[in-house]
Amino acid sequence: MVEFRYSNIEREMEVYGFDSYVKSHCRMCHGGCGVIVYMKNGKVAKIAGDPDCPIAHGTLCAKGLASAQLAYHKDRITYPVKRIGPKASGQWERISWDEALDTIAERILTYKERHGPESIVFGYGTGRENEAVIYRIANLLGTPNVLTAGHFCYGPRICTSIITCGTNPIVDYEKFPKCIMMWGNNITISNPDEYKGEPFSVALDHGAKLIVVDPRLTRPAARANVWLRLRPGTDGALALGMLHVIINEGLYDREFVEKYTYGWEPFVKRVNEYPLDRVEAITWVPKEKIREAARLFATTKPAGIQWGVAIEQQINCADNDRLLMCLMGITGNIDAPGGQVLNRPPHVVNVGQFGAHGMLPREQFAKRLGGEHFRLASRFAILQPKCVWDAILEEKPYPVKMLFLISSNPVATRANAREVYRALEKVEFLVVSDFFLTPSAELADIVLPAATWLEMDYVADYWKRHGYILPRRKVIQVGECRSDHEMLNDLAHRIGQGEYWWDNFEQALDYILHPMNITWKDFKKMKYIRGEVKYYKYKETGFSTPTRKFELYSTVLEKMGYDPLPQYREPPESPINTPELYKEYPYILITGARMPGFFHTENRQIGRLRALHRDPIVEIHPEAAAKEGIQEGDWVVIESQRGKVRQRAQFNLSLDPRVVAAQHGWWFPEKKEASHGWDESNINLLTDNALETCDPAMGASNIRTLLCKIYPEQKERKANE
Ligand SMILES: Nc1nc2c(c(=O)[nH]1)N[C@H]1C(S)=C(S)[C@@H](COP(=O)(O)OP(=O)(O)OC[C@H]3O[C@@H](n4cnc5c(=O)[nH]c(N)nc54)[C@H](O)[C@@H]3O)O[C@H]1N2
Ligand SMILES: Nc1nc2c(c(=O)[nH]1)N[C@H]1C(S)=C(S)[C@@H](COP(=O)(O)OP(=O)(O)OC[C@H]3O[C@@H](n4cnc5c(=O)[nH]c(N)nc54)[C@H](O)[C@@H]3O)O[C@H]1N2
Ligand code: SF4
Ligand SMILES: [Mo]
Repeated sequence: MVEFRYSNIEREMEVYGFDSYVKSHCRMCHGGCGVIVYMKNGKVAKIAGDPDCPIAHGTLCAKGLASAQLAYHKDRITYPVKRIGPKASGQWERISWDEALDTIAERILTYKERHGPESIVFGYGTGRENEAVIYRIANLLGTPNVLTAGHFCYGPRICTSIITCGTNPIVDYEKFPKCIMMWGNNITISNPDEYKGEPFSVALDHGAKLIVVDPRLTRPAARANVWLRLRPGTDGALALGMLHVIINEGLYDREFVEKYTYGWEPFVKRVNEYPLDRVEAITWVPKEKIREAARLFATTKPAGIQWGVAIEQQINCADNDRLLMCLMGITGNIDAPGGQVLNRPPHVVNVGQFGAHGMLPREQFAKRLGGEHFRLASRFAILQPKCVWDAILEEKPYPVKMLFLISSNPVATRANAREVYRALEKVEFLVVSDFFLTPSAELADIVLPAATWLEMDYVADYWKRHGYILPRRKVIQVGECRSDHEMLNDLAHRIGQGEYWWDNFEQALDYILHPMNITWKDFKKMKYIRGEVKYYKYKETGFSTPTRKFELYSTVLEKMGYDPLPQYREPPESPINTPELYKEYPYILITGARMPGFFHTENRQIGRLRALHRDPIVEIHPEAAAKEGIQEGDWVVIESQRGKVRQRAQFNLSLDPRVVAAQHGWWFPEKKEASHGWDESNINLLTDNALETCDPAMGASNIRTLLCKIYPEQKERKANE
């Protein structure tokens, strides 16, 4: 959070001569921060934090403050276009919305007829609050194939928490945890999902103890009582080590374990396979520190785990999530005030119901790509992307002919980018909905101009587990841009789904809200709606799992043919697993730590945000740099078995010298050729997506931990001369 200001609205209006203001909720990231949007001459003149917001209390980040620079950007596409030259030729022609939607509808109906609805894949990226409409149109069409980031981001937390304790446990910052364990997360930069950095920082100011598990010394790590600098990708072993201490020193909550958990005995047996000597050897964390952290976490009540995506982008994804839940559970912090709560959402039509999952015919469900491999993911309608690329490139197990990408730039954000690019080049018909002609959009047949959050009415934070919904109010109209919700509502009518959709999207918002007996017009006048707040619900009703218990031993995974107990898997490429490869590629590469100004591949064209991060950066320890002949600021080559890219070296003394950390999401909108330099610094050219390297239950690709070499660019040039 970079800015904090209490807005005295009248004063601002008078001093700056604004004409009016609208209160709304930002969504430059996953969204949630309340904003006051000041208007002058029909345009957004200023955006400020809304102190009344229950989520961020008036704080905003750099991205939120730059929202108008995105909305009014000169390069934005503001009307539909169709490609008139070859793919990536940059030759586009303006078309009308009617022509665009009619063409898309005609293709959908043709492919459905010729190859079955499963040959059409809808896809979105991270949470942009359009998932409900995308699943609805896909399910009603009969395609089980919706491509998301859910295999390696947030989806695993949701799936594993549903099978363990019914819903995703959320840190209860409102009741001030006394101990926070921040694990693979950097909330004060990333403000992810239901969380914002502000309440976390306030909890620390109130004296909460802090444990941070991160290979890098982040700002929170610098404030921590204990910082555990683990070997990347060994989180599962570390969690098992902590559980070992807590169980064997009797620091767990006996009543919770006895009355409310399932599978304690086999679970303890599994944990006992991980004594601290073994865990230290795996994780590189000294055992005294593991013991210290485990004791602090287990004996300071209430406590919560602020978990992040780093633990999910690993081969041990689902079990990492489960192990952290076991830590929350056996210490008695589940659904405790100031601990980790199972919030009740407001009583509205939920995302799953809106998404019409029940309407997908059973025989179509069975055709979900990769469904036989990644059975937990598939149960929750999540796909493994490689299965889609294979279906396009090799037509196995059946051909995918059409991709409709809505808010996603997969050539930069999915593992094995070269393969992703080839799939997007080959697919017969590609539609993209976006703000800009990104490297992925440059391969499309039709690009639709999407509305930003400033240009739409919507129920914000509808999908989150913090228990609130917030009104997002339309402030401006830019060109012919339309929200994804409106365009899909319109398209649905053209492919014969009219009876399940609405004449205009406001009616859909009324539908979402109808269980509360209110309409969008009513909600628009409200600040927010919150679900019922109640702690320790399980004491009355049990947990919403097959055994009604907190499942340390998962009966659901057992039925699916997986190990019911959480385990640790070594990263597919690592000093232990592939020592020969490690000789050739002697650094562990981590990727993707969030940057304050960017959201994945976004915002590189917004001047004030690009000024924060001019060039792609790879962090390296000075000792390692000296060994490789790298000076700070040099352009260097990072290379894995799969490819190489260039980034600039920045020294980071906090890293283990065997670890380097590269940024992700890089492309260069300022480069005018249609490739926009997508393959120069894009770290996903190095990551792997082979199915056997992915998490067996969720299909998470292992993009955080791989082996690489790193050397100065001049060295490469010389070798080529
Ligand atoms: N190596 C590596 N790769 C990673 C990660 C990592 O840590 N390391 N992180 C991964 C994670 S966690 C995720 S979630 C994925 C994210 O992957 P994506 O979601 O595919 O990534 P974005 O770059 O955010 O792509 C979003 C695109 O949608 C557009 N957009 C934004 N909002 C809207 C909207 O409302 N409507 C429409 N139609 N378009 C919109 C933006 O302009 C942008 O081009 O990336 C992953 N990739
Ligand atoms: N500004 C900004 N905000 C964002 C995003 C963005 O792109 N930009 N993306 C959004 C999305 S989709 C997501 S998923 C969230 C993610 O947000 P977070 O969960 O906070 O994730 P990151 O910042 O990517 O990574 C957190 C930390 O994990 C550490 N790490 C790397 N490898 C490992 C490992 O093996 N183990 C452990 N324990 N730690 C490791 C990194 O050093 C980093 O400090 O952020 C969201 N918010
Ligand atoms: S944290 Fe997200 S919602 Fe809040 S101001 Fe930043 S971009 Fe907007
Ligand atoms: Mo994500």
